[in-house]
Amino acid sequence: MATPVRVTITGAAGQIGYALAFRIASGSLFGPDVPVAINLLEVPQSVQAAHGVAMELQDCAFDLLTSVDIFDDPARAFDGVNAALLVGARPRTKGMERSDLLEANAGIFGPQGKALNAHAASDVRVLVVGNPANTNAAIVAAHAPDIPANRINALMRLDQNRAIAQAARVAGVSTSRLSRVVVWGNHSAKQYPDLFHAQIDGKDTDIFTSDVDWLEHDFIPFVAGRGAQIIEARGASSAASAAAASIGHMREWIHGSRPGNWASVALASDGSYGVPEGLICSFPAVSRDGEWEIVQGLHVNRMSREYIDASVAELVAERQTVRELGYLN
Ligand code: NAX
Repeated sequence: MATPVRVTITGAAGQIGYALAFRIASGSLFGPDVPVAINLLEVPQSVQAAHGVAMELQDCAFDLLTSVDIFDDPARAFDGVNAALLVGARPRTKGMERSDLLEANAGIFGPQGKALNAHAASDVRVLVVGNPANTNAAIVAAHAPDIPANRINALMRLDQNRAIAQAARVAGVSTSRLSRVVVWGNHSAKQYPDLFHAQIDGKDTDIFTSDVDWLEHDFIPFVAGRGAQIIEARGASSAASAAAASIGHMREWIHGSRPGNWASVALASDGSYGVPEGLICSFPAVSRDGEWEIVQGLHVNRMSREYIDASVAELVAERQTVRELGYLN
């Protein structure tokens, strides 16, 4: 058997971790011929639950799964990993200010960045899912100077999938016929789902953008508020859809983009579209030869500019808070 790809899932006993592990072990991420070794990282009080996940993984008898190991120490959990899905995070609880949330998560993602820097394989790809995902990814990057900046992403694919699904419903087409639907900015209520470049069957369309009122008062709030709708209905936040989005993101990163289509990827800005350099912001991107490239030269109209600027301003404010707390330079 070929050498297995080693992947670490943090927050492995949580909802998203539980939905992720089985799909990765079955070959959905790396492919049907690639053996996988899975590391599960949890906090000490949830290690026992992670053992339960490992037992179930074993009981699936997945042909591709070569090992499952459980850790409460990031240095050991990230040893030799080729892919890290950073899902475990501190949730916002009652009475917590936004700066408390940023600080609690900086205390998790700083040490994890350090451990990845010291112990991960040289080809590691890091996807931050735990919220606030963009700023957590910035903290990882700041603590992992030896990992190329474009190897540390935050998840925007769930927002993009929500936008695609809603646009497809409205247009009465299958999701497979839609392309170039993107979400810019921060994974937050200030994200900007953009239909100005959307195509149906590979051709430009104005069926969405001819009604700006619908875009502003229906589509954008729907996509940005979808997470809250799920919580209301399920009594718990999105889990399977977040796992599917994480797998979709990683799979496209590794295996390449569908010709003509774009992904929404939060990665370190290179200054494109006026976004300050280094800010982990979502852009339209394509994956070629295993690397993301930001799609260049798109026309950004006045409405899009305003929405992108508002989302970027929120990211800049988060960065400033974390700087003041001493977690970023
Ligand atoms: P759960 O509360 O079900 O699970 C989180 C798990 O992380 C728990 O088992 C906890 O013990 C573990 N954990 C906490 N700190 C840890 C640490 N330092 N090291 C290792 N494990 C740690 O949350 P779940 O529903 O799985 O959501 C996980 C994160 O994803 C949350 O921050 C959530 O807000 C975020 N999401 C991000 C999305 C995105 O699109 N970027 C969408 C879905 C989701 O809301």
